[in-house]
Amino acid sequence: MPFPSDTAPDTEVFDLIDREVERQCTGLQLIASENFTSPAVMRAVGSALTNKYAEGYPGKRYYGGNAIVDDIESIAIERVKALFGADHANVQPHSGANANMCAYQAVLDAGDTVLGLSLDHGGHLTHGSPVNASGKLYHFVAYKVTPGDERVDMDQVRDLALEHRPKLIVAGTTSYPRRLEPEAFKAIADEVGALFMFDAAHIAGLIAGGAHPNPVPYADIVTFTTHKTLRGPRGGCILSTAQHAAAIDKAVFPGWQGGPLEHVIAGKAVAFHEAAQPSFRDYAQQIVRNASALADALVQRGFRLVSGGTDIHLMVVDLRPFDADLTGKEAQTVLDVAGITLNKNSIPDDPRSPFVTSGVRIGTPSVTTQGMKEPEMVRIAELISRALRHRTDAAELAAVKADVASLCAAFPAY
Ligand code: DSN
Repeated sequence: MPFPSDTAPDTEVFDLIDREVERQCTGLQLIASENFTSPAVMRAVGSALTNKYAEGYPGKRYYGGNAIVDDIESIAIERVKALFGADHANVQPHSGANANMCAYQAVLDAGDTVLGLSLDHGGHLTHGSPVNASGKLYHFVAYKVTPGDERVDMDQVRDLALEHRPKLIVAGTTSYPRRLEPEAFKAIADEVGALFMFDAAHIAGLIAGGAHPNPVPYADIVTFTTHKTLRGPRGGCILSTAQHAAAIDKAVFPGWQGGPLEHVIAGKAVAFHEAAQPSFRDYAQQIVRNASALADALVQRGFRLVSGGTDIHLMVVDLRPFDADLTGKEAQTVLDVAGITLNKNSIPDDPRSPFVTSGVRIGTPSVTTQGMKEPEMVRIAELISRALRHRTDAAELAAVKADVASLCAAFPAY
């Protein structure tokens, strides 16, 4: 039987997809949590595996016909265990947020105390924000960056851990530009008898590429997303010690999710294979070098960077020294017009609301995938500063957009 779209093609949706591909390829993609995944990953995600139901795990499913899917999921599991040196892996979480909630469910009871980085200082919604299920189900106590150097102060983490005796300490960030040292968190967790979870959502690709310390040897549980620096399909993953393996698996299914997305799991397997190649190490190191070069070039143009710089793939820019009236919201809108995509971001203790903000977050994973290097980072800083300086001048914004398009044309993503 023919499919309806054989005779009535959905031009409405496919035209929009074409336009989105064009937008991605003609503009600068500087959202720190985004990347260009490979055609191989997209082929897996767009495959007939989307048709298959496979509740359960390889060898233990609730439906028939899963022999091939079992092989695919087993390959994904073995690859990611080898990539990070983990005892156990669950590749089924649909997202990083799900991975975190499943990890909590595996080791916590409702009301248990957990230590996590405050959202407005660079943590994640699932690290105990009161509007998120994590903050409603568990008693999160937030650590923050210090007002002086805007870095996480391990003495403060230790003091809070000694005071509140958490069952779990969570390290991990979404908009904190510095490394969190897994070993230091582990020492505090051991001192207070807490479990230690590292949320590596943003930095999984840096870890895989040797550009960030690996938390796996120190943490009971490591969660991450597969689509950020790791450059795979959109999704999540949980690594754990053997001790927590059964509880993690039970928490993912049947605890938190139903049928796994086996087409996405195949995409994850492909991404883990790609991340194990020597060229991925070069990629990860270049992401960090590019972030550092972009950070320096922005400082030279009058921007202030939260914590003074970056150790990883992202920076948080305080716009106020550049222009006291410029908000993150306006900067995001203006830069969008100029073909530069990034997101507004609160700076620590931001006097403006999270919908307005005084900062923006900038990341280099996508432009590094395109092959850009340090000289292009200087050009990007100049384009950002030019657009923001002339933000009420439509002709100048159009000129910046044309320069952005010509830079991107020299570094095609696909
Ligand atoms: N939305 C992700 C980010 O942009 O960092 C976090 O979930």
